[in-house]
Amino acid sequence: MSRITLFTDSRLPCPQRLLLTIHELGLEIKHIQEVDISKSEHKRPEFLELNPYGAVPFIRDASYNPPLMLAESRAIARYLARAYGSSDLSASLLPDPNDVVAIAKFEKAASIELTSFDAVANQLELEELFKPSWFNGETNVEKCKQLRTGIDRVVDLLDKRLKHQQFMAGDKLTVVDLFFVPYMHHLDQTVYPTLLDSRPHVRAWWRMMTSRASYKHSFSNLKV
Ligand SMILES: N[C@@H](CCC(=O)N[C@@H](CS)C(=O)NCC(=O)O)C(=O)O
Repeated sequence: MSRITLFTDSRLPCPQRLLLTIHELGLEIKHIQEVDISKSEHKRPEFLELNPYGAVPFIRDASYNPPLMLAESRAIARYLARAYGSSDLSASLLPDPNDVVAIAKFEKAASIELTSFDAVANQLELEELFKPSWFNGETNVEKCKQLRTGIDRVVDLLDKRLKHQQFMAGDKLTVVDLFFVPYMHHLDQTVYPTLLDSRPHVRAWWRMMTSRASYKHSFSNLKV
């Protein structure tokens, strides 16, 4: 069993990115501390002392002295895959460290997820989903029109890519596929349900991702 404490609010996308990774790795985390963002628990002094960024997810790994304190969902996911992942490369969620081409493809896919997909999906979901349901805020309709155009453009490019490969970074599942899942879930379920209608390759990838136990575990009872 690991010596990790996970600070999370399991209803939100960044923590969900990590939950998927933890489930895929089969990693057992006994100490899970829910931090209720809607009650601003992440802004309390005791949490800010651990993570001055005041956001979740966050981990404390007491396997080291001093313990490793780590923020940023994608960095944590990569760390967990490296530190606790399978030594069998096909199941490791990371590219082969000796294969520079596989690493290059992985980094490219990771960059597209963060700078192209997340950049628009995050904003669109904030406007159309989280603002009205969590923050009592008003959706900026004009901004959403532009964000939808942005999503269309990115998902069209992904569709071209996935015509030739099964997963985002090549022919095996990596953490990058998992990074896409939380925002794709909300797009598909509520914000933009027709998004994948005309993108058959992304749709096939999405069917594959949603049939995994990690997805069912992380999203089956989710209410935002
Ligand atoms: N880039 C960070 C973003 C962390 C983040 O913004 N988390 C959100 C939940 S999805 C949060 O804690 N929001 C509370 C706030 O920023 O006040 C990551 O990927 O972990």
